[in-house]
Amino acid sequence: MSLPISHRAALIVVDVQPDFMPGGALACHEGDAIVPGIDRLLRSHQFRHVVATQDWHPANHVSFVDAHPGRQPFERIPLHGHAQTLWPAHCVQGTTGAALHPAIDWSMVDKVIRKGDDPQVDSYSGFRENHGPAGRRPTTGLAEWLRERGVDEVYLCGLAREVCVLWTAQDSVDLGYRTHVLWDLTRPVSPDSDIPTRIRYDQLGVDILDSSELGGPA
Ligand code: VGL
Ligand code: ZN
Repeated sequence: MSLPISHRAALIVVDVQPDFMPGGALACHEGDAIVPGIDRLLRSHQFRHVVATQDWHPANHVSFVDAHPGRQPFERIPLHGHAQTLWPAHCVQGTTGAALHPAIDWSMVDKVIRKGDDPQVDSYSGFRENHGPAGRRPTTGLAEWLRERGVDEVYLCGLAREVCVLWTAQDSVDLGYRTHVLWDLTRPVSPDSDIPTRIRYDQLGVDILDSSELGGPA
């Protein structure tokens, strides 16, 4: 079965960056497996609106385990009243690990959203930062950008399935977009998370499909 893609749909490619690939600073399980499919999807010109997000941290970012002496990578600590996972340092601004993945042709992308540049606040969703000292505010401008273009439907792919893709999906649903996740074009940091992650997407009302179900070029 193939689904026609509406002109009012946007594709959001989340954090496909070398640091999230196997061997990278914060590897996703089989993260490299999604690269050819995303490149093909972009080259197919099936989406009228395409956005990429890029994790983009200063070297002293609060989410980095090195900023918390005595803590272990992947430990969770309270921060600004919420749980914060401590990650190995990753996607440091200007490094090759933070680039948009070099094996993808990004020329189809209309807008790149860089997130996580506030040293004190993490940012998983492409729409807004995590909780900071002043609570949670919309900050990235993505919702406004989509609204100006009449977008009413969002397709997501990229990394990581249970972190930034999931948080972006949650905000997309909250903002009223019909939201889809292209499951085969996502991978998790931790494969153990896949069953609960799938349940979470279901609970949010996110449609889970594979890229093979999308229609070919019109
Ligand atoms: C991500 C953890 C930390 C992601 C980014 O892109 O899913 N995960 N920063
Ligand atoms: Zn990050």
